[in-house]
Amino acid sequence: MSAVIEERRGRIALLKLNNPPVNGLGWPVREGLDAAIVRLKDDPEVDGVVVTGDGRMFCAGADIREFGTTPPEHVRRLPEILDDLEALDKPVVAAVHGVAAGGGLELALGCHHRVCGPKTKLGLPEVTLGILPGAGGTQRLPRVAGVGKALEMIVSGRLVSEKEAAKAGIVDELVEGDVEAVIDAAVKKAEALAAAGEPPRRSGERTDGLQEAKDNPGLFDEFRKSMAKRARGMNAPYACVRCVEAAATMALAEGLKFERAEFMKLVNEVEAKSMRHAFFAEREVAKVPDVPADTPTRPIQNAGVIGCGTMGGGIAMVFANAGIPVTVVEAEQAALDAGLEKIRGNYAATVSKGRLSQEEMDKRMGLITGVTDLVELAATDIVIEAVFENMDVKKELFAKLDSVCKPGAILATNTSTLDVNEIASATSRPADVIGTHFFSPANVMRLLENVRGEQTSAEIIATVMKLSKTLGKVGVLVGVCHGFVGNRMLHQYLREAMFLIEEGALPQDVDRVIYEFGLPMGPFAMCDLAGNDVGWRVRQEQIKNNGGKPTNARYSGTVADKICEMGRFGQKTGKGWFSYENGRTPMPDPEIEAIIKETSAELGIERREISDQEILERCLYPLVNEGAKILDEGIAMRASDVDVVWMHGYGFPRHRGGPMFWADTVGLKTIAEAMQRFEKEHGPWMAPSPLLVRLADEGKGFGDL
Ligand code: T1G
Repeated sequence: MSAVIEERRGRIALLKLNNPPVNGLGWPVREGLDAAIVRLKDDPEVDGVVVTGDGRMFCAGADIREFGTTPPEHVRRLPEILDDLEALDKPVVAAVHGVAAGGGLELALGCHHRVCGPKTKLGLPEVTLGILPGAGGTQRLPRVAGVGKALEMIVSGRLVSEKEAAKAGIVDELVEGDVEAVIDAAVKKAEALAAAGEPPRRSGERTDGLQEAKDNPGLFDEFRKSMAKRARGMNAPYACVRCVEAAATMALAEGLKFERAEFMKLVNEVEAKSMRHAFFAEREVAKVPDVPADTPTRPIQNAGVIGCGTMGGGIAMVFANAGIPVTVVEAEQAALDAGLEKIRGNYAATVSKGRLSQEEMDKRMGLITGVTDLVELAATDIVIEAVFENMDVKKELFAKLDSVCKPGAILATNTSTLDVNEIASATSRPADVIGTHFFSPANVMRLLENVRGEQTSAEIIATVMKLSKTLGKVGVLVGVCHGFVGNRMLHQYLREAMFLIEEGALPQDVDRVIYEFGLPMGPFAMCDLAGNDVGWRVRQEQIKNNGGKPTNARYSGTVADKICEMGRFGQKTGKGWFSYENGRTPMPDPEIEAIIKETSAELGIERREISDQEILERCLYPLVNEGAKILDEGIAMRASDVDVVWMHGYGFPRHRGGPMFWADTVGLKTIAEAMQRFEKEHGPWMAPSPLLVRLADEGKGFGDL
């Protein structure tokens, strides 16, 4: 079947892109489109053209898998093809449905008129791939929708609804009904335009949208200021602004040339490669090699959450936000009331910021029921416990759930550190037990580490991975080990940050380096946000269980324990590693500096100058090294899964592709040699993972696994 199907509707030619699953504009489609335009240009039997996509959507843009490859010489580039489509003297109407993204929207903008169906998403998300709309989008969208709207859409990469697109003038007509109804409306429009005999309304010739830039030339500098924080460390967003600015100041042909030049500067850069990796990693993560895609799943029509504290309350909101009724259990009525009040407060805050309607809040609160008796969960499809992080408490609870819950119910634990197999052993149905590790705040963080136990069944895994998507989460399947993937790697990163301040750095130095690298904050500000007392309790528990001695040859909690003994738990006490006099901005505190220097002296450590490069390497290389151990042990299935965990759970910058992809850009030889050096200088905990050394010796990367 050809990549572009041509049909006739009377004297209108209907071109259907045919490249499942998303009608990507791969070279066979470009070839087909190009040939059709040449054929139809002077065909006396044809008065007009309608362009649409076969299947579930119009077109998701360029075929991203083709980036970095060379198409056959005779296949022209998309911008040239769209110029020819736009230049046709016959009316060309786009019949848009499902999705028109990237080159897909550029194709629609190359048409003279756009008709759009219901529940459609439209936008130019190229910036999320580290590039920019390279087929005229930066020149035609501002002309059609206005400079301000175009800037906002192109720099955010946001997909808008058909209604928002109609309001912005991006689509001219909204049609209710199915794809056929949209095509019929487009054919009628093409017939009407042909009959009217007026010259085609070419997006590229329109200037109405450019007026606002003429009225306010400072618009682009203002916009650059407004985007500085979220565009930190990236080139593509700034290139997008330069291109829209060119649209406002240059003729179309010149603007298209300028856009092309900017596009070519970006497409093969590390930023673009990293973000392409992130795109496919987020799709690959849902595939579990030993759980076939057609594995039956269990219906999840309701849920139960045990514990209505910070995590339990957040998890209950996640289900309510997805429209799934959820019953929350607390032992005491007072604790339940406090937990439900916290949930209500969270929703009210979102309503007050205008990000949720009162009606929607009431609907979600209506889906949350509070009870104090476990028996209320007897008929529940899935139960997630979020109680105190203690093995005995968890095992006792799971034994009770085993007797209360119906056969077929999924029993899940939100533990972040404990052994899921041991928890499962407290039940008679370990195959129905799984870990579902949410990240705080659970109703905000997109990552969900799903932890498969030795006996967790394929059906449960398939069900929970599917549920992750329903809950708007990125579900990553991991194995059982201490701290699973995310926290296990985090421990390496935090340990070294603590050692660095004993050796000569200060918290603000380490945080600056990590912030400039691209994370939303450094390790010390992150600890202050999460609460230093959380780690303190874990360290005390570990020391107690280790006969009163630290578990590591060199203890990393000396300074942290001191500030906790002083009640410096972080933002929640106004003081932690930093002071927070004015709200949430971390301010260096001389008291902390004094404690740190005093501790170095007590430990007999002579403080020294520590470079930014050493800070970066000491924090990130051990994190990558631990990722390699996790892969070697099979705790994570793919290096790209580890990247997804860190991008969606710990704010690792997407424009670096996640820690494992980033490591490949640094070179595993460099990292392995550094770890060998660190091992000599600091201790055995820095020993490079055998997998890292093997790949480095073979000149390979994690991407080759
Ligand atoms: N190219 C190649 N493969 C693609 C693709 C694309 N553009 N879009 C999706 N896929 C694959 C995806 O990997 C998955 O594969 C399957 O299709 C289903 O996707 C010149 C240069 C359209 C909103 O950034 O945002 O145009 O895992 O699971 O949830 O200016 O896909 O099954 O093997 O995501 O329904 C710009 C990218 C390209 C849009 C549908 N376009 N796609 O979401 O399905 S650059 C984009 C999406 C460009 C021009 C430039 C989403 C979607 P597999 P899915 P979905």
